[in-house]
Amino acid sequence: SFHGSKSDSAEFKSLLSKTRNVVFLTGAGCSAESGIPTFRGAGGLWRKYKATELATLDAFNTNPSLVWEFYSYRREVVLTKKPNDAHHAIAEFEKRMVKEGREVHVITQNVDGLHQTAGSKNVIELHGSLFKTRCVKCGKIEENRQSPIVPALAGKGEPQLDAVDAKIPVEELPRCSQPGCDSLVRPHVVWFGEALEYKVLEKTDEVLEACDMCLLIGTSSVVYPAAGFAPSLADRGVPVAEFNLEETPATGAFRFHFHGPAGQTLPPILL
Ligand code: BJW
Repeated sequence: SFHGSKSDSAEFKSLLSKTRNVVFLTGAGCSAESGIPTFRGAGGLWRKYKATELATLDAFNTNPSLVWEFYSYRREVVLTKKPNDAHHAIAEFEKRMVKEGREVHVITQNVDGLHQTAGSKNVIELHGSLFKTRCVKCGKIEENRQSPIVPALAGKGEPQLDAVDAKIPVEELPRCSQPGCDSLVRPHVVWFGEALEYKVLEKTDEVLEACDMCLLIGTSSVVYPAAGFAPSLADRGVPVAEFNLEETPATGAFRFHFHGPAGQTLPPILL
């Protein structure tokens, strides 16, 4: 079966040792062992909603209080979490590669910032960040790690099914700090139906173009455009290794597949 040949770590390590430019593509599974719920697994529900029902501009326009409760909850969760062995192994690997004049980039779909906390230097955040806001009016982007983000959200955003919506007046939700603006701000993340930032995509193209090896960690490979990146590399002949608890719609396209939690499968291969 494919497990035999696709999970040959000696062969993978030998290829890896000859690379000049390695890219890690990461998804929610990379942060799962830090205790951050994935989107499509168990734990992907907040109250009665799928995370993916709240991650839309429609939901925000209809009920900004509800969507801010959801994001405020996730900010507070992440603020209590630390990078895990997968994040650390990636950051250590980068340090070693750089010393040898080789390059490493991380292209992440995650919005939790844990790669940066672990020490990764070249991180592209495809879907934005929980710790940035963007003004709906003037577009100003601000970094913000306050807890709670505004007083009105203190103790709100409880995830359980019977929690009551806080119905926070829009004036008390996070607002823009630009003098004279003071409009509502939104999380600086990419929702369904929204385009990824042009500059981010441009940089991503550059990095993918230059890489000679790809490790795909903890993503279900269903959300585009990110889901298409590793299959395109594989088409170009770049070796791709998938690290996941399960097979995905993209598994068949890849040379390697390592089954299991990334915090356990990655360190022995990288360190
Ligand atoms: C482990 C593990 C462990 C667990 N170790 N592994 C082409 C075809 C079809 C549809 C489309 C298409 N192009 C666009 C679309 C529409 C849509 C889309 O892709 N829909 C599909 C679902 C069908 N895409 C979009 O809307 C994108 N926009 C776009 O294309 O715009 C076009 C446009 C152009 C010009 C003008 C206007 C528009 C935007 C997508 C944005 C996605 N945003 C979210 C929310 C971000 C903010 C937030 O966090 O709230 O991003 S959705 C959510 O999914 C989040 C994630 O980054 C993303 C991916 O999820 P991920 O990371 O893969 O997580 P999971 O939970 O799905 O999987 C976890 C995996 O880990 C599993 O496989 C586990 O087995 C594994 N795992 N523990 C190893 N310990």
